[in-house]
Amino acid sequence: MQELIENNILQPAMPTCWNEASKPHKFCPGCGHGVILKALGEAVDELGLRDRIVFGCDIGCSLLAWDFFDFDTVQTHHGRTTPVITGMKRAKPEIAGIAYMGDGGGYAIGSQHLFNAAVRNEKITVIVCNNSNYGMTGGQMSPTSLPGMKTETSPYGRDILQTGAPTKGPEMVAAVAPEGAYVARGTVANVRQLKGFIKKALENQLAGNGFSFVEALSGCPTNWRTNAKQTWEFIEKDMTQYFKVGELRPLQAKEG
Ligand SMILES: Cc1ncc(C[n+]2csc(CCOP(=O)(O)OP(=O)(O)O)c2C)c(N)n1
Ligand code: SF4
Repeated sequence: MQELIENNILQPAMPTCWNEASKPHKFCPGCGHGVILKALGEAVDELGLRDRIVFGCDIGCSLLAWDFFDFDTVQTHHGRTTPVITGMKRAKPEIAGIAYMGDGGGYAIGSQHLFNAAVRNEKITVIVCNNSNYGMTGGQMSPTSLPGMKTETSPYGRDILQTGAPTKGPEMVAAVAPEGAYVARGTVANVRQLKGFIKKALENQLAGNGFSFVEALSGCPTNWRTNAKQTWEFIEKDMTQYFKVGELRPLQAKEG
């Protein structure tokens, strides 16, 4: 990627698979969705996959990515992006299918699809943006809201005796996915590492090895009501304490 200088300001170049006409993008300032989609765009560019991608975005703030990329995109019903991309991949095995959603789409309304796709070892890549709340609908408690976290629907803090503990998506996927699956958790606080995880997830899918899953810890400053410093602190200190970053099911070395 080349960097440009415009008006004496260094401008990092956009991934070539981004749709320039839709920029500036529609996410709130400081939102992590744009960072995750930058890591995804760079991964697609580096792997030369642009013409093979079918990208599905969920209901939730991920739907704001419906025109984000210059590749085939489908916007699905809430929680249904995983089965839509599964169907496309089964019909056209040569594509690289990516299902992109929030933690509500992945771990609440779409959880049965996610975990059953993992059990079946579907050859698709699922990326979940974990921002600890339902962003699009105004900041309600989600499966990944932290213990004690104040949200619109847990104004006194999440009580895990009432609601259960926060969902650990990658740990759950890793527990049920057969051999060949790739599972990792990255964070928008380490974009290079996140891009590496996404690249491996795409490579694993294209090698036909199995289900490929990446969760990305992300920020929602609008609903968290945080400034830039507080947003990063919440991701780096609070979220990573509960949600451990790293590879849970690494790429398996090829035999022979
Ligand atoms: C079947 C259905 N149920 C509920 C909704 C309302 N709804 C829209 S987005 C959303 C939650 C989005 O949160 P998340 O999936 O975590 O994504 P985020 O917006 O945080 O990125 C909900 C509950 C809906 N659109 N459709
Ligand atoms: S509401 Fe939150 S998740 Fe949605 S675009 Fe704004 S900052 Fe991002």
